[in-house]
Amino acid sequence: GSVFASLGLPAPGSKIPGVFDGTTWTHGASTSSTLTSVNPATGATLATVSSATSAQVSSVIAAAHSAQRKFAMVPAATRGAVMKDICAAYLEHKHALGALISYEMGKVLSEGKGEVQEVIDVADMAVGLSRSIAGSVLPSERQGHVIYEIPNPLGLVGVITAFNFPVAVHGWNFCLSFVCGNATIWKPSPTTPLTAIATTKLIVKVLEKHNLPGALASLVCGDVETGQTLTRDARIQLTSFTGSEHIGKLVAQDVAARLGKILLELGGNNAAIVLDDADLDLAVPGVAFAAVGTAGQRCTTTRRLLLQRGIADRFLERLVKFYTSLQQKNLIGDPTDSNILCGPLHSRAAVEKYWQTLDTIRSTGGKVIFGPESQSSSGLPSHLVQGKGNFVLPAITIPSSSTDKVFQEEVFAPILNVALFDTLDEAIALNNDVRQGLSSSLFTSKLTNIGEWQGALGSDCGIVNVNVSTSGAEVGAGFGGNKATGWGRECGGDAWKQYCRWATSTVNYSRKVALAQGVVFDA
Ligand code: UN1
Repeated sequence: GSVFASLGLPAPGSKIPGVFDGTTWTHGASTSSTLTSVNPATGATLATVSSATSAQVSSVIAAAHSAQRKFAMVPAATRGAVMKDICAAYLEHKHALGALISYEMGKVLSEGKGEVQEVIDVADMAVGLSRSIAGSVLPSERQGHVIYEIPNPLGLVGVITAFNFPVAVHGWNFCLSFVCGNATIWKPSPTTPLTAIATTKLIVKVLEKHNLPGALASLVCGDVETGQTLTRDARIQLTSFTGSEHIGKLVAQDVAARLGKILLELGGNNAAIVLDDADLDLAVPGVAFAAVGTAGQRCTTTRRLLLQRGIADRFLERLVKFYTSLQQKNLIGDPTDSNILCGPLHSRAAVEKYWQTLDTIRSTGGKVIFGPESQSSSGLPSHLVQGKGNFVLPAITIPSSSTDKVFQEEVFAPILNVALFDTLDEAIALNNDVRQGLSSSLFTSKLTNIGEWQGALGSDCGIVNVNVSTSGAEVGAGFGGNKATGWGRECGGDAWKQYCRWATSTVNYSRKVALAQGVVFDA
């Protein structure tokens, strides 16, 4: 109740308007389908929100378009000053927004707050960026000429986000996009509309204080039809999509059909490699956090654990000990209880997928070395079994072989699959032998191994860590994955450049005509 009130939301269970065109909050049309926000730890309905219709999306785009035309003329440093206040608003609401994430998504409180901190960090970075959105000046081969590369605002950015980081992924895009002079239209996951509504309200309040149109941070809650209307609209210059490979392909096709620009953050299938020379005091907690944290629902979660033969038994013994204490000390449960380390899965469907995956591993000759014996003996305390939450026990398995099919797919649940290897080359081959290419970790104490891992024939992922887990990246560097993960980069590094419309401008400041490449064209 108090969390809702402090974020300007009506009481839990209400029907809430989920379309914001910059001036008014509206419900979907009477024909719209309804989104239900459910607390995954209790099954309680937090809110219902109706989907934006195609017509509504279209008018939101029109409002964002006219707002952006004016905003594009606001100096970048002024946009930065507004972002500074948006950053302060995130900070002021860090606890409440973190708690709302915990209620609606199901991640534990410290991770909910950590997610808001991630947005605060990127907002902070965007404030600085607003003073240095730098183009370049290049020497021309022609006398009396000079070449500029000029970053202009891009226009409209459509941001479609997933349930697992319901605030951060929008923030990564919105903060950079905003200081670059764009309007952002957000289509959040259909299962986390409430967090998106609260976040939008908080941003819009700051925009209003600065007499800027709220349409710079528009919101269209909805499902497939809402998203498709956005991705197919040629007025959207950049579509940023975070979600599954399957939906990512459909979005990519829609955007390609109109030759639009796209930024994809799709599935990960991340491996941690532990070599015989690794420091287990780093490796065991690193793997445990990345495999169990967020109940295995980060795209950076460690799903594959590759162990060098000499260390395998010792490593697994210590890892199983960690999982056992998680279970025995009752650290799985209500995510809003600050002692809990592992909350529920986000959906019933994910719970079913978890059971199916364990069944498949067992029936194809694999072993579950830590995990439930069966659905009726789930290894969970009775209060969780009797409740309506989507709880599961984190599991460690050894599939029948290192080439087992289970190693190819991303299952969004806390299941860690183990394989053994003999040489680093073999481990790198296994690491790279999947479609996805998001994150990877090598645990070693030898410099030569690190060089091989980072280099030309090393890990083919976008994130190539050493003695640091696959999840939990900071915002300062580029974040994203290669191959079927979609090749996108967000947050730091050069990511901001994607939110600009670049103009290459050759200027002749002499009084003579000169053509490049020595071409002569004189009648
Ligand atoms: C995601 O799971 O979609 O590196 C993003 C991490 C976080 C972001 C994860 N900073 O785990």
